[in-house]
Amino acid sequence: MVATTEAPANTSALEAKKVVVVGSASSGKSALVQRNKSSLKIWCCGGHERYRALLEQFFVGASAVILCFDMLSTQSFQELPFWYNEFKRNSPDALAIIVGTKSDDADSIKVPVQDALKQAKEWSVEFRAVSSKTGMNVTELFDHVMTNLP
Ligand SMILES: Nc1nc2c(ncn2[C@@H]2O[C@H](COP(=O)(O)OP(=O)(O)O)[C@@H](O)[C@H]2O)c(=O)[nH]1
Ligand SMILES: [Mg+2]
Repeated sequence: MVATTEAPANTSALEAKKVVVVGSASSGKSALVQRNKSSLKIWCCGGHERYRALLEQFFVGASAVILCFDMLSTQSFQELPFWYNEFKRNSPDALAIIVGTKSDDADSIKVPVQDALKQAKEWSVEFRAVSSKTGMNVTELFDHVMTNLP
């Protein structure tokens, strides 16, 4: 019998992948990460929004970048190009996806899905509207990331 130290292939391979979540403050990044039930290791940029000098470190080795904005906040959508540019500058080979959060609060939505789709098309990335409150589309989002990792 041959002893092996290899862990089951799929899970460990995914855990080795770094997925980072970025976006403006209070856009719902932490809530989204808490909803992650996949085997992906997700890094949330926490307070790093305020310490942009640390951002480069944060992106090192990222396989996927989740670009979050708050669908209830026009400002958060306006800040998305900043995060996209950081992704392009630091992790250009990573998978990127735009995620509109808080889609459960339909009456308060300030950023039309159409605008997000237009931006996604311009950047050649996908867009998902999610809710960490209800869980809507969250599993689908992480499945998409897992199956499309470079
Ligand atoms: N309605 C709604 N509120 C959310 C959702 N996700 C986060 N929030 C709220 O948005 C605020 C900021 O969320 P947080 O995850 O801390 O944002 P972060 O600063 O990007 O990590 C909190 O008050 C959350 O309760 C969501 O899916 N729906
Ligand atoms: Mg947070």
